[in-house]
Amino acid sequence: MRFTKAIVRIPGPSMVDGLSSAGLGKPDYEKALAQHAAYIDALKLCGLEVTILPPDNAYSDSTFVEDTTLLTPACAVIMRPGAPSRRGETETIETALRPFYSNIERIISPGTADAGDIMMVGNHFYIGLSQRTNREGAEQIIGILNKYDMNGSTVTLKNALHLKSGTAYLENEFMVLAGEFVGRPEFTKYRVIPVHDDEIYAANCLWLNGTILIAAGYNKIKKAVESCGYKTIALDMSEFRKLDGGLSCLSLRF
Ligand code: CIR
Repeated sequence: MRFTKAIVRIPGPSMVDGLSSAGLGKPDYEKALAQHAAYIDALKLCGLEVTILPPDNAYSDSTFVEDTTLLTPACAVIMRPGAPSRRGETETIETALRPFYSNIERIISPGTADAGDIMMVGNHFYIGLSQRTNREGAEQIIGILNKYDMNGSTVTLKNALHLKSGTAYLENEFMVLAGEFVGRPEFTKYRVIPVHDDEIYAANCLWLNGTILIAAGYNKIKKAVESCGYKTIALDMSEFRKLDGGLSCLSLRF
């Protein structure tokens, strides 16, 4: 597999009021812009052509574009975000995706789903049942995947915001797991890279054509990933972390 393109959205000043359970205070907007610019540079370094959308200041969380859509090789599935304040984010993303996708599907009410809850492993998709993604949403996603000869299964979350807050698939059967996901029977068949309990935030790392983007400052998991044969790029994520956002959340990759 190879990603050739990505879509990102520059955060607007309203990002400082984004949803948060981190208890780390409000982000610094200027710092977030600089971190976002470094993120775009890293995507480019990994060979991706990046479409950069302008800020959508009406939606404080709209820089976390990953949650709005599931992208598969066969289709795009527009989510119905679980947080009511995020529901309107999908419209402009769908417009941005239209030139790239002829098959665009949609999750409809009463289903809710954030794509941060969806982990792609080849043509199988693990879907977290969370505060944001309900069973109806997950069943709609699985139905759509089946239509295109792909499949999905659900994983019930206990505390994590999203499935990918604590998991990352690094291809070649390598899977990073943190906290509540370590030891989960769904994932024991993979080559598990466990995350130390004081580095849980860094579980949300990102495979990009063989290089792993990883949050800066989490050296145990960085070394563990490197010992599996990967190059890493460490990125300062401090301002997005304050909004429970990780590396995967900031882009759509396809
Ligand atoms: C939210 O609570 O929706 C945002 N503040 C953070 C979204 C993070 N997205 C992700 O984990 N995929």
